[in-house]
Amino acid sequence: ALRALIFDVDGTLSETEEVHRRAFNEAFAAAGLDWHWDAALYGRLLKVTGGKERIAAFVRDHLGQAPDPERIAVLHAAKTARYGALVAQGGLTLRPGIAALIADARAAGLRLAVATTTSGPNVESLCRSCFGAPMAEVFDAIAAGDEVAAKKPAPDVYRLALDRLGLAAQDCVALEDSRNGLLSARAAGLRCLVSPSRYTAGEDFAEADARVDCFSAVAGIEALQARLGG
Ligand code: XBP
Ligand code: MG
Repeated sequence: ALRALIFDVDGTLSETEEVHRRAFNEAFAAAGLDWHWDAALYGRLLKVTGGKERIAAFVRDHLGQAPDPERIAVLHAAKTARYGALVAQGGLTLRPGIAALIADARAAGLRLAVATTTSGPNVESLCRSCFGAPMAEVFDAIAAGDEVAAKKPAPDVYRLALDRLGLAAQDCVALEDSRNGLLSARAAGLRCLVSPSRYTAGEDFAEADARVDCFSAVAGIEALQARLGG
């Protein structure tokens, strides 16, 4: 049976990565650093999930320096504050089909959760801006990257979402936009519907149970189950 939908956030609920990229760049500038991540570089850096991990990879691989975790934590806190302020300005919208899927799931008595690499405060900012409601009113369970030992593609964050829902993997489906997210969901034993986003369009989604260009191609929960093969 299908009893819950578990949503990824960045790239799935909304095309947030350009706002993340801007927040990183503004945090770098505010710290007096001459680092700038253009879209092409950011596309490569996105293979590393998690903002702190992404900064560390950049320092190591692009600057050839040893990353300083304390300095990165301070920079990343400034990035999160900047991201929250930018999201609160409005401008971001839900991806097409997401609002309808959530409404259909609620009408069918399904529960809703989030499994994301980003942090709780960023999920809260996005929910207030895009749903006009706190995340706890939109979702029954939230599992965030800063709560688990290993970020996607590790299964930890999906396992945490399942724990908080009190459901088995076979009764849930994950909705994702990236290969790292797909691998995380599959490693937790979940079926996964993928709809690629701007930065993930060229990725390999061979392990997906179903793939759509746009979530609005899935018209209702029965259609979702049909796509997943029952
Ligand atoms: C999203 C990410 C995140 C954001 C930045 O991955 O990788 O790192 O880019 O978030 P997913 P933080 O959609 O698979 O969850 O800076 O808050 O880590
Ligand atoms: Mg994503």
